[in-house]
Amino acid sequence: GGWDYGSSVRANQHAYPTAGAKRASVVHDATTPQPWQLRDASGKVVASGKTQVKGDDAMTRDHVHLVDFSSYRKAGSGYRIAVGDQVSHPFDITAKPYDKLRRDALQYFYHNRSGIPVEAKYVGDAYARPAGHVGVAPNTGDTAVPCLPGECDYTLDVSGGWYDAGDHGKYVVNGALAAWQLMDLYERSLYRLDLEGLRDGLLAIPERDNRVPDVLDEARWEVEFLLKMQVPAGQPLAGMAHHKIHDLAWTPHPTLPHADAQPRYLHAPSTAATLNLAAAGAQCARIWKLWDPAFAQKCLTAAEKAWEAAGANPAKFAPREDSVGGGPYDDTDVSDEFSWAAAELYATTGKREYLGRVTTQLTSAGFSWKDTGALADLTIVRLPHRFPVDRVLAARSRVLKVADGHLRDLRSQGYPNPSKPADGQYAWGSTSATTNAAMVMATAYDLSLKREYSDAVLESMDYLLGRNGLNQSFVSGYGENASRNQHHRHWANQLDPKLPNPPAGSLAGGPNSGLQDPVAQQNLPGCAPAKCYIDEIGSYSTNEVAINWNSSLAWIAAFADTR
Ligand code: 9MR
Repeated sequence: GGWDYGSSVRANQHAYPTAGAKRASVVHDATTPQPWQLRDASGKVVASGKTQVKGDDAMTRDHVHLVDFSSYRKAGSGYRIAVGDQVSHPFDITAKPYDKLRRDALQYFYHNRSGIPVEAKYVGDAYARPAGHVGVAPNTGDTAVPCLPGECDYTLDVSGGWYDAGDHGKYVVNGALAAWQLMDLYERSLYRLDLEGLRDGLLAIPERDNRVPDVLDEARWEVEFLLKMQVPAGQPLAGMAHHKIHDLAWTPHPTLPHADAQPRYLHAPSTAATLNLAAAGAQCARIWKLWDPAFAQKCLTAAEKAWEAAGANPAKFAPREDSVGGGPYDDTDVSDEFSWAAAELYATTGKREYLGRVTTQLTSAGFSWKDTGALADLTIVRLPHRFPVDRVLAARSRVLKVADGHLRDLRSQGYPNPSKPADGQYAWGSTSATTNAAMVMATAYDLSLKREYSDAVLESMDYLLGRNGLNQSFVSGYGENASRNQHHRHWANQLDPKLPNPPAGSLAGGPNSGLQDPVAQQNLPGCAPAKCYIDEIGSYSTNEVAINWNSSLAWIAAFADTR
């Protein structure tokens, strides 16, 4: 104990929508309802009422009350909720609160591109940097990368793609998931006629005037890299995907990508990486048919080759110990990856052989880079015209049922997190469990148009943006007390004042009961699960960023304004 989280009134520190749920949480010992006020920027009371006593919250060990001011609908900025002598951080009320966050969360990917300069004309002087890993000294470059000694005798050009997170590694497993989530966001925009989501010029990227939706341009930057990670024909394990490419040893903080002098290696192919390439490749083939048929064909060929290679090598697992200079992304159960890849391949090709291999279902456990089985159901309901109707109906009812569970979990807690871990522990990257659960509820909304699901997505946003046990917005640039020191080798202002803080729209991994880094261990002993977080650059286990977390944030930010 002994931590000070500021005001006991916890609101979304960014903004609430004029139409939709507007709620706040309050830490208060009282067992009876307390008076609350909504004050405008001048301090005038514009609405008032009594709190609802929610009671003890297990994940934070706070005693919590709720404030509901949903019926107040006047747009403005500088609003605050007051209870007794405690006042929340200020917030806006506006028609489309997440318009800018959608763009910022997607712009994150350009910032983290490898193999291309990040230019001031797109991101401003503070964030501009030279291209990383293009073979300009001291880089060895990613254009002719060898395997770890003894693993193979070829080199591959694996330039491009996105850096995973705060490190300079590039990993196929979570890279494919992040690319999938951006491509799925595109397909949602397409089928729901969300024109903003289809816009060329949505982002500040070099491809902004090429008549292709920018979200697809950004996804393609990663898909091209994934394709390069495939073992070439004629080699042993042809068609498999190398698990990852990264530095021999961890570089110090800060190190900008172009200044990384470490030798880089391809790590052995894995079945999981191969199947994730198959999944994202099949999705790419379907999507680019409209925009670039030659690229679509390239994706399809790679995806089908990957599927075959994984079938012939069904148990090549990346070792957990391979965690020096890069993350392990280890996984020894790939039945879920087989199923997800099969769903994507069936959706794109209609070949019966794939349908029989779709064996997984969405459950309350959700999905992550390690557990991709649930994504099969999301693909089925995204593309109902491509699957047998019985499959569609079954997937649909699972989405609604699992979303109902998330809704119950959100409502049962003092703070609106739709992800309530069964083991009572918050995991590494817990904010992405929140965003991924929100994505399931958003999908339930798309299937049913029931307001309770979209309201729950908005409340999940509240949780991420400050309505939590820490009074902390986990998204940089959004909220008076927002994370600003996420673990990153370039956005390292905390270590070097000449370097920038993370750009707006970067999602911190968030509370993690595991405390797997020294900074967390030193500062957070005895923390309640939902409070095991510290906004320090050294706390990589609670405060890193990652592509597969920001992809999920971008997805729900886009949803939140296009309900
Ligand atoms: O997101 C990953 C999390 O699920 C794992 O528990 C953790 C430890 O293996 O690794 C996380 O991914 C990190 C990767 O290993 C290295 N680059 C940064 C990633 C985000 O922290």
